[in-house]
Formats: sequence, C-alpha cells, structure tokens
Amino acid sequence: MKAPVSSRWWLFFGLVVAIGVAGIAGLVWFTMGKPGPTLGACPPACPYTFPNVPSTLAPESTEASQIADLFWLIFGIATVIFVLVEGVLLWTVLKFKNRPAEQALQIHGNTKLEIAWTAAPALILVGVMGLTFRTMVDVRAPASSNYITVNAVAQQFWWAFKYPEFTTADGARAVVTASELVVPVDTVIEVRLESKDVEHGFWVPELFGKMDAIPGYLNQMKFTPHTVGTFYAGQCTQYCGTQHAQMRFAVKVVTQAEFEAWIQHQLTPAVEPAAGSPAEAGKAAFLEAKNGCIACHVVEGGGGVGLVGPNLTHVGERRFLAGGIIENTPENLARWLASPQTVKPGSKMVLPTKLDDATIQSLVAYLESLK
Ligand code: HEC
Ligand SMILES: [Cu+2]
Repeated sequence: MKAPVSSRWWLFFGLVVAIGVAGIAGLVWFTMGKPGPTLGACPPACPYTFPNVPSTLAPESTEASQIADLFWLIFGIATVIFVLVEGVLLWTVLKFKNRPAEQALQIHGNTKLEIAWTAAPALILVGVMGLTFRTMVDVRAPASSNYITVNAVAQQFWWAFKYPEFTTADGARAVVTASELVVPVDTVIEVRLESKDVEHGFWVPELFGKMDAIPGYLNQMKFTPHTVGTFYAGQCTQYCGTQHAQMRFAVKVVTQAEFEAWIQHQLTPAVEPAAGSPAEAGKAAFLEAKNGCIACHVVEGGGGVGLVGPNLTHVGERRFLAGGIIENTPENLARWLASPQTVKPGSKMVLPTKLDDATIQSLVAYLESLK
C-alpha cells in the first residue's frame, strides 16, 4: 500500500528549485554585459560609471575564452553530478519511505559502496585539477610571434602603461600613458606587471585572468584580444589603500593601423601653445616651481621631471583622468586641479598651494591642448 507524497512537500521542493533556478539565471543575466548601476549624487565630480558590468562569461580574447570554456566545462560536470545525485536521492526517498506497519531494514555499512563513493569524487576532482592546470599553462605560455610587450606599472592609485619596444629614434623615450591601455587587435599582448609601492591586482574579466602586481617581483601574463572596442572594466583587485576602489583603467582594442598611428603620435613631443594664448599662460603656471606640477609630472618637450604622477605629454587626448574615475572634460579637470583631495581623497597628488581660479583656467587650457 502506497501513501501519497504530501502535497506540501512537493510545494516546498518546487519552491526551492524555483528560487535556485531564478537565482542562477539572474546572476548570469546580470553579469552578461548588462548596464552597470548608476551612482547617486556624488559632488564635486561624479566617478565615471562603466557602461557594463564586467564579466568573465563574456570573453573577448583567446585567453579569456579558454578560462570561460574551463568554467562551462566544470559547470557542466557539476550539473551532471548534481542531477545524478539529486535524482538518486529523490528516487530513494520516494521508493524507500516508511510505510505503515513495516519495520525499516537496518544496514550497518557497505565497504564496497563506501570505497566507491570516496574514490569516485576524488577521481573527478583530480580530473578537474588536470583541466585547470592545462588551462593555467595555456593562458600563461610565453608568446613566440606577433606579440608586443607592455609594462603595466601599478602605484597608489593609478596605472601607467609603458611600451618599451616603441621608442623615439634616439631611443631616449618610450611610449607611456596612463589609465587607458591601447592595444592592437589579434596580437598577443605580453604584460609585465610591476608595482612601485604595495601589492595591486590587474584584471579585465573580458580579456584575461586576474594577476597581482607585486613590488620587487616581475609578474607576467598575456592576452590576445580579438574584438575591436573598449573594455572599461579594468579594476585593481588587491586592496592597496584608501583609493583602491578608484584605481581603475580601460583597455582600448584598436586595429593594427590605428595602433601604429597612435604610437607615432605618442612619440611626438608635446604641442607648443600659441604665443599670447591662455594655454601659454597655463604652460608658464605648469612650469612655475611654487605650483609643484613639475616636481611630480613630465610634459615631454614642455618641461617637468617628476615621475610621481602620470606623464602629461598627451593628456588632452586621454579619455579619463585620475585612475579612470572621471572623464577628461574641462570642467572635471578644473575640479581636479581645484582640489584633488576632494575628488579623490587620499590621492598622492597633494598640491603645495591652492591654485586661484585664473591659474586653474589657464592650466586647463594648456592641459586640454596637449593632444
Ligand atoms: C605631489 C605630486 C604631485 C603634484 C605636486 C602634482 N601632481 Fe598631478 N598627479 C599626481 C598623481 C600621483 C596623480 C595621479 C592621481 C591618481 O589618479 O590617484 C596626478 C594626476 C594628475 C592629472 C591627471 C592625469 C591622468 O592622466 O590621470 C593631471 C591633469 C595633473 N595631475 C595635473 C597636475 C598639475 C597641473 C599640477 C600642478 C598644479 C599637479 N598635477 C601637481 C601627482 C602630483
Ligand atoms: Cu591598487
């Protein structure tokens, strides 16, 4: 005689499954290139909001695809095991449930079964480890052809990107930029990770796996982007101080021709402001020792010796300022110069004097002219 399974039990079971499925679907939907949340009021300059939520499940490079494939493979294996185990469990519950007037069968163990269900998961995990090791070796194998090298230099709280293979004719100066890594499509980008101070983390989920930048140690990784476009989701992933969350960068993938033009342009010295223009006054203010700029910044062909802050030779054409947190507009630049510690409290840009409005306006004119 069979007792019907209580309908309340089915309701509970259905609810648990529905919540689980909705949760997983929601997570996948949320991470697959959907627009990010917008921030509320954030004076005086709103941090730039990424247009998308970064996701490892939307790969745009060979290496990120290998990592995503590994994820789906392990996810598949886990799903099969889940369905099998839950299936057997359900079947057992229904088939062997207690029936009225029946004595439950007492079993004191089954050595063969116990060995089997210990060995099987162990073997599966060894297999998963093998797959993982294979992917780890693949994504880090040094490139032998068609590659360029970039030194990603981390410091509190921004990234500098140096291209040691691309120098001026006399070899004196290599291309260097900040907060936006520009790379050619379908080329292996060998990244050497350096840190000037504490440990930082380098990660754009769509393009490569996470890797640390460790002071005094050269970490190396690579990625081969196959889609032209800008990936905004660069984010420092090791807590490195007050402004860790605002230590961001974008990766801009361009065509080979665009990349060459960009490199050539980066190698030209800074443009000279026209005589009598506001930009000329700005250049004078930049060079004035009491304003401090030249102690921390360089404008190649313009002046300055400092290496504490980003190279400003072509700052006018950069999309972002201050570690990718504000867009490069005259208003944001003016706010930054008026008080870097308000826009990014704890930043290493500490001005020796407060700049007056006229000086700020001429500095903005100068810096924005540095295209
Ligand atoms: C004590 C060193 C220091 C001084 C002095 C200094 N800066 Fe900076 N500057 C920095 C640092 C460090 C950053 C990067 C801050 C960050 O993103 O966390 C920066 C960022 C900038 C940026 C944004 C560039 C980019 O690509 O993100 C501009 C523009 C700038 N400084 C202009 C100036 C000007 C103009 C002066 C002089 C009035 C000046 N700085 C004085 C250290 C300094
Ligand atoms: Cu950091």
